[in-house]
Amino acid sequence: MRSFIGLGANLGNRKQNIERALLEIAALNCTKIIKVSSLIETLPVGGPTNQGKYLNGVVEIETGLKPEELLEALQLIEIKLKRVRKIPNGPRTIDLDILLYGKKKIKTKKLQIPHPRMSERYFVMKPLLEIAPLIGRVLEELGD
Ligand code: PH2
Ligand code: MG
Ligand code: MG
Repeated sequence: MRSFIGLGANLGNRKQNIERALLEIAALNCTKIIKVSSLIETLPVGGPTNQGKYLNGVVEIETGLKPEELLEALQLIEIKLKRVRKIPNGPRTIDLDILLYGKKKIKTKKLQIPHPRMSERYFVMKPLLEIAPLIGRVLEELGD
């Protein structure tokens, strides 16, 4: 299935963290990278006021993993890259969010796809539209 993953980092060497995450994603079972967006620097939205700016991007993948399997795999990569969950929306070495998974809609305790509020977030939509200019139609269909 075609899926889009949001990439974000605002701690440590942000570019290197994102590059490492991309290598890990490329190494996942039954998964290949189709396209990677440019990385943009953005002001943190929400969370503590003193945190640093983010680097954000989006990667398009083709994967045989199911959404829950993909989520687990991405969380393992976050752990590998030393993400520590302390404060909600707090600073992080890496954040990997499933934005879209085909045209699937999912809402469980663990997972919501399309990612909630993605359409309102510049740091998601700018890189997403760069690599998938027609994605707005899919989001409309999904009612996001
Ligand atoms: N992620 C958040 C909260 N705020 N702000 C920016 N600029 N970029 C992010 O990736 C981001 C955020 C929660 O995951
Ligand atoms: Mg996030
Ligand atoms: Mg996240």
